[in-house]
Amino acid sequence: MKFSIRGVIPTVVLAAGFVSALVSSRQESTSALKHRRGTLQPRRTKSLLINPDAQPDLPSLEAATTAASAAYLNLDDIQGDVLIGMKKNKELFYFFSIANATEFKAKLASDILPLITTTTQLLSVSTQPITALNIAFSQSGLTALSITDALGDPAFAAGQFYDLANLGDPGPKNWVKQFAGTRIHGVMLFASDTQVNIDNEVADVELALGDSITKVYTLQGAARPGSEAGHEHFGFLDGISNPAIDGFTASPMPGQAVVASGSILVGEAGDYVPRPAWAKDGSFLVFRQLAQLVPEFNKFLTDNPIIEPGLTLQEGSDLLGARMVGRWKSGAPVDLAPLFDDPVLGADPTQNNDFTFEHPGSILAINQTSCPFSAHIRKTRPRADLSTPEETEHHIMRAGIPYGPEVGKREAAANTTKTERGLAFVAYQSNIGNGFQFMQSVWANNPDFVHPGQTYISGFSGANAGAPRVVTGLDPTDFTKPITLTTDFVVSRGGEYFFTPSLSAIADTLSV
Ligand code: N7H
Repeated sequence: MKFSIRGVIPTVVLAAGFVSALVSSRQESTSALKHRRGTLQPRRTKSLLINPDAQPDLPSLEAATTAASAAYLNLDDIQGDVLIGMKKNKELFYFFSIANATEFKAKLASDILPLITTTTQLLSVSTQPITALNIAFSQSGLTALSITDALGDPAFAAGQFYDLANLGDPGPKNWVKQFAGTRIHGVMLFASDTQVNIDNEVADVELALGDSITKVYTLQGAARPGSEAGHEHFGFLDGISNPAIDGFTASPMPGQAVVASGSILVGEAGDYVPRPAWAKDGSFLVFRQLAQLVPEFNKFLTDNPIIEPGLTLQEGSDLLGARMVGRWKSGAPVDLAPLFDDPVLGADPTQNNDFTFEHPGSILAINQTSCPFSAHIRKTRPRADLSTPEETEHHIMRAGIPYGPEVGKREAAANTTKTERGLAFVAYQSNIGNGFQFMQSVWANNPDFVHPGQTYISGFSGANAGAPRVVTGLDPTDFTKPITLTTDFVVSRGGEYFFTPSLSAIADTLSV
């Protein structure tokens, strides 16, 4: 097996993948953990990631290594979650505040850094750890660590709580109280295939960090069961269209956006913002806890079927849902499959992203026959609507995971959510103002985007500060017909903006 180690702490990184296999006893002392780190541990035989057919495969280690060396990208120095996408099986978000900065820095260097999973490690089952660990810091976290450099991102510097009105949230009333304000200093992301593995790793990390941190809040995510793996709670397959990254994605799929590495990674080609040198190869992580009102959404679809000759009422309801998202539940885009789901198309990554909303003989700026302007995927990636070739400035790497239980029989019967479920939304970018923040406030929430003069706030992920949203274009037989949404089926429970530093930044700057 080829295994290129050009990173900053290669021996530690190699060993880190295997350490968590044996380190499971919660009683073990920190020094015992340190002692075991040098030992070669059994490797995984099964990936910790999921890989639904419809999502593009990750590049092989060999292909990514070749692409990375041509682009001078160091995949050993980039935390593993940034470029991987929505392929986690189980993931715990552990939000913390730093109680004792001096002690935390020492533990970060000695105990946490060796456990942090790199991009290289995640690309091959044989080098994946039992539980992957990544870490990111908020602005208040960097301040707590006495880092005074400005990272060149105003949204990050202010924190997400400050941004809530701009994002369309109806004030902080729905926010998880721990997200309100700036008391969260950082988040650790634990990912594995089993809950036991995650729980063991959390226990080990808590033991190592001791009183240097305080747990503020946790959110447990999990891929949905069985054939729903990769589908979010409304039932739609997710994680199909993430950008191909120059220097990482060896073979972009047809229709996949190709962006410079600097769109996602700070300090790389295409990131023109002045930054401190240590920030290179970090990425801004946007976290949002987005609750989904699934029974209410389903009732809305049942109550408002699109009436078309040849469609049953159920098919009309399915069509409405597909037009709100821009894809069918299988992942097939409505632009290519306008009336009925096409699961074969949906499952084929060489075809399921190969469209632009442009159709010969029709005018792009008025044509909603195949896909409404308000469709979630058109509002968040307008493709040819803006320009041909496609703009490359406003792209994010989505890396979230569903949280919460499946809809229960009583909830379905009552058409009412009783237990919270949703999407632990994670997006990486080199500039929040160009990425998530722009997408949410300038595109999704804006009734004049993408072709001004009609009303089409995104019926799906758009927000109007809690006020009703009037959406047009959903009915293919009458684009002007308004549908008023009085319920937000996606409710923001808040979140925070973080920075995911490179491993060398942790070693040389954040932990000293
Ligand atoms: Fe979306 N969903 O699972 O239903 N999203 N999204 N998203 N989203 C996409 O193409 C979903 C949210 C983007 O390249 C799909 O991978 C849900 C926010 C972008 O064509 C599905 C929530 C933002 C894309 C969903 C949610 C975005 C995208 C189609 C909230 C940014 C790619 C599958 C609970 C502000 C567009 C796919 C492209 C696709 C879902 C939120 C952004 C099914 C449930 C807040 C950029």
